[in-house]
Order: sequence, then structure tokens, then C-alpha cells
Amino acid sequence: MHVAAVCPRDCYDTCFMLADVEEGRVAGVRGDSRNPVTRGFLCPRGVMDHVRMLRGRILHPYLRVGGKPGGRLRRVGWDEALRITAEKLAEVLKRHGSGAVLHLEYSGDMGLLTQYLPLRLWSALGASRTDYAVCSASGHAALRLHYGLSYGVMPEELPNVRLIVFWGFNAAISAPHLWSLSLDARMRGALIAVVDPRRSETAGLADIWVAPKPGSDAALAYGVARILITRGYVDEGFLEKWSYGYEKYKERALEWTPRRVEEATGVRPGLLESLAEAYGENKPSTTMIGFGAQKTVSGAETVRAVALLPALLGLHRGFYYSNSSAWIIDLGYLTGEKLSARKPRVVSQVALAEHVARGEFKFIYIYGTNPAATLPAQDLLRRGLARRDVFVVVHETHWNETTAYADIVLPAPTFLEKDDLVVSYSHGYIRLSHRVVEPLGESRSELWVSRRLAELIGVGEEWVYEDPWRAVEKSLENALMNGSFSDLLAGKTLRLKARQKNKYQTPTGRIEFYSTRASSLGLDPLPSIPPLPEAQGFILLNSSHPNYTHTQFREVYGPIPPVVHVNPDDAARLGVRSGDRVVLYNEQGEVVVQALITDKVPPGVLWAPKLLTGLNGKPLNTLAPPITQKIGGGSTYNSITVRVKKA
Ligand SMILES: Nc1nc2c(c(=O)[nH]1)N[C@H]1C(S)=C(S)[C@@H](COP(=O)(O)OP(=O)(O)OC[C@H]3O[C@@H](n4cnc5c(=O)[nH]c(N)nc54)[C@H](O)[C@@H]3O)O[C@H]1N2
Ligand SMILES: Nc1nc2c(c(=O)[nH]1)N[C@H]1C(S)=C(S)[C@@H](COP(=O)(O)OP(=O)(O)OC[C@H]3O[C@@H](n4cnc5c(=O)[nH]c(N)nc54)[C@H](O)[C@@H]3O)O[C@H]1N2
Ligand code: SF4
Ligand SMILES: [Mo]
Repeated sequence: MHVAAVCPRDCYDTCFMLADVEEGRVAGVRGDSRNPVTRGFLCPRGVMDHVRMLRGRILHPYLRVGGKPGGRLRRVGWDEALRITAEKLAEVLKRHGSGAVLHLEYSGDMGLLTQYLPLRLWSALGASRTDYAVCSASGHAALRLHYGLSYGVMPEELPNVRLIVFWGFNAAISAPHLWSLSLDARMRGALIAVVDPRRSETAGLADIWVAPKPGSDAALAYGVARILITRGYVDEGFLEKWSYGYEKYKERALEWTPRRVEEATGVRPGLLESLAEAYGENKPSTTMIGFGAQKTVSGAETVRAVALLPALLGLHRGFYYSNSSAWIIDLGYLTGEKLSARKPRVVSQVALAEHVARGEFKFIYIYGTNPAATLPAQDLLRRGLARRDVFVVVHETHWNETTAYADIVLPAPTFLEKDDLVVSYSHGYIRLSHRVVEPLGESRSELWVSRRLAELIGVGEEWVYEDPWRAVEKSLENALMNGSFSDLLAGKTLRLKARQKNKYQTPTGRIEFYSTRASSLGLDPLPSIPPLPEAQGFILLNSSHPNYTHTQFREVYGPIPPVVHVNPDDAARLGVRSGDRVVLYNEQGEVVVQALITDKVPPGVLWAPKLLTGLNGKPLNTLAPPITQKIGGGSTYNSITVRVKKA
């Protein structure tokens, strides 16, 4: 027998899956061809979900009786665990107010019932939350300045374009299905170009690979624009009709001669020309802007500059970044944020360590995220979580770095153990993800726990207890294109309505080359070129490994390889050989890894799998400072600077 499920991980693809059930156990998970974007295959993580489901699981509630981190845990019943949690919560609310309560969740499982609906409890209380800016917020903010909303090309369009440019996007690893659709385009004669400072897996497979210095992309984009303008590739009629402020943009773009671009980016004029010519000669094109290129101190400027290129060529939203804003889903209703009279205090997710370390929160409730590995400034954050005056509750499927800092650990079911609905941020195909097997051990869903807690502390708002599917139905009232909510519940695959690509929600209703909103916010109305930070040692790029989703799947594949890529010239200068242990260090701390000498990285640049744990037991994010971007407050993981010495 097989059961239909949907992969709920934070991933571009959101695959349709089939789980094979034998004698009440999940025997395997495979791709389901009924989704035309994710088709019939899964990545190395998806195919091992039935294995991960059984390893390293939290099966019972626990109370910590030893100290944090990692002190002894005592197994307790749900009643006791919830009673203690509710008592602590009520006490903190009474003594310190709702601002001292922080709920911290992220996208471990993006299901509407798992990630969003349980937030109604915290919305009713007016508890503090983060700005959720760690992943993609700065790019969204950047796109809003010029395009209104940030949605763009739909994945189904990929096979029919003539050029696909992956800009800071390692799609072969981070979005295998979008990559596979791109290979279909190539089979039909399309070109694939990649812009990435290192020879990523995707760059290695591209027709054109352009490697700017990390963070210098905006200058490169202006360089491309200048060539498009001076060689007559620009669609003047389109710009006349659909854009605003092009003349001012043009003035700035014309300053970016190939020589100047080379100074700023290190890209030789010949390669710059190849990229620009590819854009000019191959229409239509799609520019796939990665979250990776956006995680730098100037990431928003990168996204602004890159996203305007397709408009020059006469394309309506000829980019893809994330389509989450294309759908008409009422998330504020689901989370209760718009139902509540209480407005939460919002703190930076990227700089959360500083707030936690200062003891601003006395009660922290965590689910679907592993902050004690994934957020910046780990030493500081962990010190904060270990504070005696901070009560930490972690609702998790698996034991991890964060459960070591929990005062109470609560067991959660994985997606294979609960019904849910997952919305993709690339494609619009939606269907129910079914409970494949009963929850393991004593695990209980996020929604169940949040409602029990609400009852225990006496939350009176009725909407906190609304029937879950009724709430989801209401949030999807205007969302479905070709069927009803009952069709969804009956197991049908439906599509989400997508906003029109030629609608621009800017103040002028046009594509704003010159952003009026930026201007009123006191920002440069045109994409600007921030000075690159002084090179203090090496820039440490870090990104996905095919076998892991952030810190997940170590249960299946073992530790994330604690390695760093070093260019041969740098290695020679440092006297380091492949296999040597090296210390990466900066003012934040030290992480020990093994060197791998390779010309995949240029001199002055290192690369490591994101979220590795060093050989000295320190997470990579020990080295990440809690620095936020000016636009959108996003993360800067690809601007980490380190020095290197032999261990
Ligand atoms: N296997 C796997 N897939 C994943 C994930 C995972 O953990 N594992 N996580 C998912 C999530 S949440 C995210 S956010 C995405 C991220 O996936 P992507 O958007 O692909 O981003 P990254 O993999 O972080 O980085 C992509 C590339 O950007 C390059 N890069 C770094 N700095 C710069 C720069 O300044 N300019 C340019 N042009 N390029 C730069 C890096 O070298 C890297 O090759 O992946 C998703 N997919
Ligand atoms: N150095 C560095 N750090 C980074 C990044 C980077 O590029 N470099 N990228 C950042 C980005 S883009 C992102 S998106 C974040 C991701 O940061 P996190 O969201 O913290 O990443 P995960 O490690 O995937 O943690 C998800 C957790 O949710 C749990 N989980 C899974 N399913 C369920 C469920 O159904 N219920 C519950 N309760 N828990 C569940 C998993 O076991 C796991 O512990 O990391 C950021 N950190
Ligand atoms: S992690 Fe991404 S590619 Fe892998 S199965 Fe899930 S949705 Fe598909
Ligand atoms: Mo992310």
C-alpha cells in the first residue's frame, strides 16, 4: 500500500511523495510523478525520510534535572511536562509581561498545521517573535523596492526559455527539480549560465561560468546592463510602457565600463561580454536569483541590481527568487496575528544571540528549528540559552544541539505521522500530505500542544481553538484555482492561483528602476554598490551539501563533513596540504576543520558545507557575527571573514 505525502522541508522543490507502508511501518519513500514540477524523483534526503524517522527520535517528554547544557533529563508524562511549562509561562507573563516570552520557530516542517496554525497561542498572548529574516528576507525586501511583490517566473516555464542564469544559486544541489527542468531546457537548445565566485556543482555544469568576487555582484550586473544598453539590446518600447525611472538608472549603468567592472569584481571583460551577449541574444531568459548570493552584507543590493536586468530585455518579472508572494493565502489569519489585539515585539532572528544573551527573554518556546546550530554568534547564543533565568521549552522530532539547552523537551511527530498541507515557494501544486503511520512513541503534534497550553493558562480567545481544517479553509478562501477545499481534503491535486506577472505593486504601478519607496525610506533609489568590506583574511563561503537539509539527516548520513576548500596558492602560502587540520578563526571564535586543496575556490576565498560541526566540537556558526543587512535585516553568512592557521 502507498500513501500520498508531500515533503515539508525548507526546500525550493516541495516534492510530491509516495510512502510505501508494509505492516504498519514505512518501508520506503519515493517520488510521485503526479506533480509536473517535482516529477517522479526525490533527492538523497527525501528517499531516506523513512530511515530518519526512526533514528535519534525524541519519543517522550523530558524535564531537565541537571544543568544546561546537556545535564541529566528525567522522563515525565505529558501532564507533568505541560503543567510545568504552563506554570512557568504564566509566571513569566505575570512577572515580566508578554515581551519576555519568545516563540522561536522556523521551517523544519513548513506545513500549515505544523508551522503556522500553532502560532495562534502566541499571537493571543502577544508574545515576542523574530523577524524570520535569516533566510531570504533581504532579497524579498530588495525586490519589493522595484517590483512591488517578489514573485516571478513559475518553474513550469523553465523548459521553454532560451537562457537560464543561476545567479548565486547552486540549483544542482539546493533545488534538484528546478535544475532538472533547466536541463530539459538545455536539451531543447537553451544555454545555462552561472554566476558564482566558486566552481559550485552547478557552475561546473554550466555553459558560461562567471566568478565575481564575493559580494561584488551589483557591479557585475551594472556591467551587463551597460553592454545591453550600448549594443541596442534594450526593449525601449517595453520600458516606456511598463517602467519608471529608467533614465536615471541608465545614467548610472553607463558608468560601469568593462574596465571598471573588472576592478570591482575581478571578472575579465571577455567573460562579462559573454554573459551580456548571452542575455542579449537568447530570449526569453530567466534569471534564477539564489538565496545564497543574497546572504552577504550587500545581498539586497545584489538582488536589486540583478533583478532589473530582465526588465531591460522586455520581460515581465523575468526572474525567479521565491513565489511565496504569488499565492493569495491569508497567513495572518492562520497565525492569528491579524486576529489578535496584541502586537508582538519583533526581534532580529539574525542578531537573536544578543537579545537572548542579555536575558531579554525569560521563557523561550522553540519548535521546527535548531537555533543552537543554525543562527549566528553561537557562543553568545548558547550562553544566553544556558542562563538560569531563561526557561527553554523545545518541541522537536530529534535530539539536537538545541535540545541540549532545553529545560523541557517535548516529542513531535515527523511529517509522515500527521496530516498537513504544504505550500511550495516555487510551484503552485498543492495536495494533502497524509498521515502515513501513527505518531511514534508519545509524540504529539504542534497544534495539540499549543491548544493544551492555551487551555492550561486560560487563553480565552475562541479563535485559538478554531477547527484546524476550517481555519485552513478560510485562509485559502481566495487561493485555489481549479477546485474547492473539499476537493483538497478528498486528496485531489489542485493549483494555486498566481498573481499576474505584469502587475507591479509599486507606488507607480510600474517596474521602478528608480525606486520611489527606497527614496522615501532614505535609501539609494537605484541599486547601489556598497564598498566591499576590507579583506581581513579570507571570505568563508558556505552552502548546502546534497545529503543534509541544514542540520537534518546527520541521523542518516553521519556528521556533515568538517572540511574547508582552500585554493592551491593560498595553501602553498600557508604551508597547508590536503588532509591537514586547520583552525578557522576570527573575533567570534575558532572552528577546526580539515583542509581540502582545490581550485574550485579562488585565492582569498574558502568554502565549507554550511552548518558543519568542527573537529573541536564548535559549530561553523561560531564564526558568524550577528550582523544584519541594512535592507530587510537579512543574514550575512557569506560575508564571514576568517584567518587560517595550521592546527
Ligand atoms: N541539499 C540542500 N538543499 C537545500 C538546503 C539544504 O540545506 N540542503 N536548504 C534550502 C534552503 S533553506 C535554502 S535558503 C537554499 C539555499 O540554496 P541557494 O539559494 O542555492 O544558496 P546557497 O546554496 O546558500 O548558495 C548558492 C551559491 O551562492 C554562492 N555565493 C556565495 N556568495 C556569493 C556572492 O556574493 N555572489 C554570488 N554570485 N554567489 C555567491 C555560493 O558559492 C553557492 O554556490 O537551499 C535550499 N535547498
Ligand atoms: N552558516 C550558515 N548558517 C545558516 C545558513 C547558511 O547558509 N550558513 N542558512 C540559514 C538558512 S537559509 C536557514 S533556512 C536556516 C535553517 O535553520 P533551521 O530551521 O534551524 O534548520 P534545521 O537544521 O533544518 O532545523 C529544523 C529543525 O526542525 C526539526 N523538525 C523537522 N520536522 C519537524 C516537525 O514536524 N516538528 C517539529 N517540532 N520539528 C521538526 C528538525 O528535526 C530540525 O531540528 O539556517 C540558517 N543558517
Ligand atoms: S528536500 Fe527538497 S528535493 Fe528533497 S525530497 Fe524534499 S522537497 Fe524534494
Ligand atoms: Mo533558507
